[in-house]
Amino acid sequence: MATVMTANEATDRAVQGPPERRLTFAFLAVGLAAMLVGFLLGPPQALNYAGINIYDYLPLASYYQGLTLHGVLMALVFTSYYICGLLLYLPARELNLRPRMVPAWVAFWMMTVGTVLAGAAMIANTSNVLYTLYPPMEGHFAFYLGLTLVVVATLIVAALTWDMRQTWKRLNPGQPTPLVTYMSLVTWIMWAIASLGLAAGALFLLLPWSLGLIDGVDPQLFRTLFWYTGHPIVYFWLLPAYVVWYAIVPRQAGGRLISDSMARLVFILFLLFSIPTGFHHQYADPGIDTSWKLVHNVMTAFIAIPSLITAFTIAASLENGGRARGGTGIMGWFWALPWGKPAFAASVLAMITFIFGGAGGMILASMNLNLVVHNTAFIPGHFHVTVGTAVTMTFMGVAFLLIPHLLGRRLGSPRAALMSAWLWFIGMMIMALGMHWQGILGVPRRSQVSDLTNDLQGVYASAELAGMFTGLSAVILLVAGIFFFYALIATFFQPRTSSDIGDIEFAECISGSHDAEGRPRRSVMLMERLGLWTIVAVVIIAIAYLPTILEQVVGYQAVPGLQLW
Ligand code: HAS
Ligand code: CU1
Repeated sequence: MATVMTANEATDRAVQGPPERRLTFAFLAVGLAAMLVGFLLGPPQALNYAGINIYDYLPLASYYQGLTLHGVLMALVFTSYYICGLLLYLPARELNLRPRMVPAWVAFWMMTVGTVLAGAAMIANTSNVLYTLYPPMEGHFAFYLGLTLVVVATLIVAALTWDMRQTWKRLNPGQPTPLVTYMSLVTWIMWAIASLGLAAGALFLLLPWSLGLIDGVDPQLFRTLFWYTGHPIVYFWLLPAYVVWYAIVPRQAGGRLISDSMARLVFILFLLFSIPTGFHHQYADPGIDTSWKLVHNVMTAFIAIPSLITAFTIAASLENGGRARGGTGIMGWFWALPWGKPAFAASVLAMITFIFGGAGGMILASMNLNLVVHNTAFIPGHFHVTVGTAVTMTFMGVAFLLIPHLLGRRLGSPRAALMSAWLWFIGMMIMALGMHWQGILGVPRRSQVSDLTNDLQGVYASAELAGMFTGLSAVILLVAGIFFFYALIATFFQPRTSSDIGDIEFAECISGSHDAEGRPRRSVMLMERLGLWTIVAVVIIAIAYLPTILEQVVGYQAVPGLQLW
């Protein structure tokens, strides 16, 4: 479609205006609505870890129904809507192009139909299979179909971002893709390859199984396909936050990004190494050869490198901003940063939490250490400081910036917004302390306290102090969320302003994509060859995955479904 478009037609699309703003607003708003519901279901989970069961007072059939709703709405629905909004709109602003609106709205409605289907199935108590979907627990067809539609919708948005970039390339021959679009596109390519595992699992196993066309599925094969997608999905969540950290936060800090090509390198490394690491979720699974688990262990160590590069380049860019604002000495620059701006504070607090999230991830990646804490509270402890804070709080910061910008109104209550960021940060740090600690003491994840055996009650009791931290975090986070949604909802009651509120401005680079003579750098042009890098990624993935998947397909063993609720 895009290839036959002339430059003139492309120029016609170079208009910024309401249509894509409405679309972006729709994606963000529905994502935030899903987050609101998911968020309200969080505190009961954390209280459960403190031994306090409030499920008897909630309109829920069980802890497991609440946990499935919480996990699916937060991790799968909120993130998908938000990322589609963000990674289409930011490139559109950077390229000054409009995405194709018809397919973009098709994607939005497909995602919404999917969310309604999956949501209805969960509310009807038919699909308490948790967000990992593990067979032989069997959910309703509508649940699996709904989630499949959500994933397909994200891929349409991926294609639309690609299409905008191709249009820009025709208008600017020989030039490298501008940085924000480049980072967004590489994220989309990584996700397109990553989603194939879940797509295969849904198409060949879950959907026909839940329709009664096949009698059972092989849990081991499904788990392998699931984690093929399930590990890289965490980078599908993280990389949009990185786009914000690279492209927006240094600007908010009053500084410049250190290096354009370093940012591109980071994203290429994520394309190469995000996927062939999924076995680090399956170290305890039978049916996968230990040597392949070791390969994935080593690959997981590789995938920390782009995050470590990010830590240093973003810290340096922040220092650049802090010094430009008059900060001196070793840490003076840090205090000089614009801490009063809610969007900025939310992102930087998110980064600080990710230092702990990343460290926990490195511990989990080690096969020996993993076995000590696998399936314990350590795991939700880890993911609440990664996706629950590093990503979510960056997205909260984005909301403080984008919602006013899209509505043309001032942020409702900047003070409430700032409070929400600090409280979310404090609440999640306390939760992380409690849950990591509980995990080390052997408290299992995913256990309803009112149902515990005597042995497990003993484990909970021995971790009582740690559990109290987890319980305390529930209260702090509830307050944080109330401030957050208050600040956003109050925005609707602000008067409209004609000026472009909180316009999106991207950071400049100290070392940009072009040299002093205005020629694109060779490193940048090398990384521009996205087809080549995609092929390299596919080869690495094939080596890491094909032997195990083939073995599991050959030894396929169907197991009938179970409904444990
Ligand atoms: Fe993870 C399990 C390993 C990152 C999410 N992870 C999970 C699960 C989720 C999740 C949801 O190897 C649970 C799945 C389930 O339900 O079973 N994870 C890692 C590793 C990383 C990692 C090695 N995880 C993430 C991210 C997530 C996420 C990101 C969501 C967004 N994870 C694991 C493993 C398991 C696992 C095992 C399986 C556990 C089991 O047994 O089940 C790495 O990507 C981490 C690298 C990160 C760093 C940190 C860099 C720091 C930065 C901040 C810089 C700060 C600045 C501020 C600039 C090395 C970038 C400056 C300020 C100043 C103070 C100066
Ligand atoms: Cu992972």
